[in-house]
Amino acid sequence: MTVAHDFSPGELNREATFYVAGHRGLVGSAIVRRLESAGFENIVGRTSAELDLKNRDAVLGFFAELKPRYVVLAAAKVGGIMANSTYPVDFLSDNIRIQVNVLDASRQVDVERLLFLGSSCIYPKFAEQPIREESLLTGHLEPTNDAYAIAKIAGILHVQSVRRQYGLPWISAMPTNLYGPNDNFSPAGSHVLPALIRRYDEAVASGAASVVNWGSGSPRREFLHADDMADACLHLLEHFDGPDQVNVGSGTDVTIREIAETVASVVGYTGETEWDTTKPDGTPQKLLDVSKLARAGWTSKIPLSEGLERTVAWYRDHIGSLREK
Ligand code: GFB
Repeated sequence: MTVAHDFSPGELNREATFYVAGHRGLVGSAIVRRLESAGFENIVGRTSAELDLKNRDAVLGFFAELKPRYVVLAAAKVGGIMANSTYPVDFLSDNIRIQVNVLDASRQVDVERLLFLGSSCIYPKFAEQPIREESLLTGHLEPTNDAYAIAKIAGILHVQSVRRQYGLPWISAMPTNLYGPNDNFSPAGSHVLPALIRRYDEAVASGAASVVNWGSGSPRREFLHADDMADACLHLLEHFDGPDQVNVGSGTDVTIREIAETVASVVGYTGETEWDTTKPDGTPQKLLDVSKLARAGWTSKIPLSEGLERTVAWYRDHIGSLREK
């Protein structure tokens, strides 16, 4: 029988078992770094080879043995605009299965505090900007990522339902477009920032006279460093409670053309940039309203310029050992 837990703001117990699902990914690895620096002593992660989160029996068995007190669900099938629109079945099916398994298993062992992570693409394509949490389910989704968005919306509902039916104080956060170390830099699968870093850096190395980016360059996106995201996650776990998702962003956006120019200048590329308008633009603008997060006591600390410099340095240190998918 599930035992309801009350939430009271304050430090989580540093000795309790803390399971980070997706601990090697962009967000999960940043959360592990943040938890380590905050003094957590029992952080647990499993690679997908060690524990396939799509395998229900394996996940239930793992939780029954580990009995974590805290969980962050940062494991997901993720990708950029092209991967999302090419493999919608994978984005829907894998994510729903991962979420249902981890959330059911967490409930069976009464996880005291759980943070579910989604994405800003859950909001309608033409949501009023900046996008408030209340815009959820008020309009049609962006078709290139509707399958992924529906899976993440199901996760929010799952967390709300557990709160209602079982009284566990679990929460959800929706990050804007994230970037940083351990990202996917593969040209076909990646999000725009890692794609641009790799493309411009390779152009510098090869002496290419021009590069070709996707789309028109006019969409606007907001970028947040994964270390900022991880800091926000711990803050929310310790200080926030409520059924509705919380937006996590930097509060400012730029056009894709502007971010391309910035990346070119950081890596030292001086050639031409062309735009392939046969590739999709996606949502015209995605800027989150972060006032709820600010009221909860957190704002972004890593400026885009600094975060970019750090990410380019990380990328250059890891060429040769990058994920290729
Ligand atoms: O980061 P991105 O793939 O994701 O693309 P979304 C953002 C914008 O960058 C689009 C343009 O307008 C792209 O056309 N872009 C330019 C490029 N060059 C490139 C390139 O080389 N690679 C990529 N990937 N884009 C995703 C969603 O949407 O964002 C997911 O599909 C998720 O569901 C994620 O929500 C955060 O912001 O458009």
